[in-house]
Amino acid sequence: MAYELVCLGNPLLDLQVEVDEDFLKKYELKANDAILVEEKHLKIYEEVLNKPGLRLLAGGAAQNTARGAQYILPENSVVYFGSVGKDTYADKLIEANKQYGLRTEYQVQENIPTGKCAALITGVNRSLVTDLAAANHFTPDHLDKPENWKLVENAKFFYIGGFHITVSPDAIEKLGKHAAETNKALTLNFSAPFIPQFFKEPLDRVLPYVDYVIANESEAASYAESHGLKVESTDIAGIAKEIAKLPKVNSQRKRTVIFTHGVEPTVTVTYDPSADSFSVEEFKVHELESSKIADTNGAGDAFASGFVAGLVQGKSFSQSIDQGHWAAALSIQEIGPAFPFPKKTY
Ligand code: 26A
Repeated sequence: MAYELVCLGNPLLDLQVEVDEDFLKKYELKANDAILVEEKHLKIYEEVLNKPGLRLLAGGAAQNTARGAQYILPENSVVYFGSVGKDTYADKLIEANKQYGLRTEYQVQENIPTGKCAALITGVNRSLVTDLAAANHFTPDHLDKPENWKLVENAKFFYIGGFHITVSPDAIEKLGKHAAETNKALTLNFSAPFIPQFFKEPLDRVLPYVDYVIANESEAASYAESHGLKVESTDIAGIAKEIAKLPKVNSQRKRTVIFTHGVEPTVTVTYDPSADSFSVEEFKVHELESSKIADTNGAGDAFASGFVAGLVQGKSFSQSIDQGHWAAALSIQEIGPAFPFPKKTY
């Protein structure tokens, strides 16, 4: 079966560069964060473009996951939707996706540039500052085009970047409704702490369609705070239980919440409504010697690619999680959100 996995997100070109702490301070940025650009940051791109050692890399969180999943899966397995401009940045994305064999069906904006993300590296931390530009103009009617909707109908799995909640919750809902009606598994990544914090309403609107939630410990804490949960913001199993138990449209699938936690074990919680009970599990990561780590930017996206590829392959849940850990360890040995060629296999 062709194109079993459909992904949706914000296609971005990463402008990745090492900076010092003063640079972060000047722009009031945290060392490890992902935000949308504000007025006070606009000069960053100009500065970064003139820095020695600048790398232009294909980014966009869900696009990274889509490339990674296609890396693992047989040819013609993954298709990715998003919106780009008509420029050299889009050309670079197309070139990278081609190397991985990822099919893209971009909505192209004639007069808006492709989105970019300043990936500001200090040691093992990365601060991501995104100017969505064309990516912000994705509209659900792109999915309605007969040739695109055919791809949606033929797919069996969906992966959506939580970052896209800032762009088109309607597009996510559209895919969510289709997934629920046809009993296909939909995975949503929370992507960044600012999503549960500042996009609480649209996040709550799409969660009923989600079968697998993927997030990390800081996104879990942010969810707990913005939703006033009565659990400690460090109790990630407790937070996962709350999310797993939220209302669900497709009652044929249980919801599973997967919280990664850096080098600590990944915690997963599945809620069974018929028994009103939870199953809680922990999975060890594939820890790497620190000398082998090139860059952790995109580690979470790579984890998601290994996991969703596992679902597509029909692997067990624990094998899919382990393949996620394997993919993350593989990707952090590369610069940027990338995988090694010649290909390695799980
Ligand atoms: C809406 N925002 C802020 C974003 C992003 C984003 N992808 C989509 N939307 N901000 C950062 N990224 C991407 O995250 C990857 C690392 O996980 C970056 O492009 C980077 O490749």
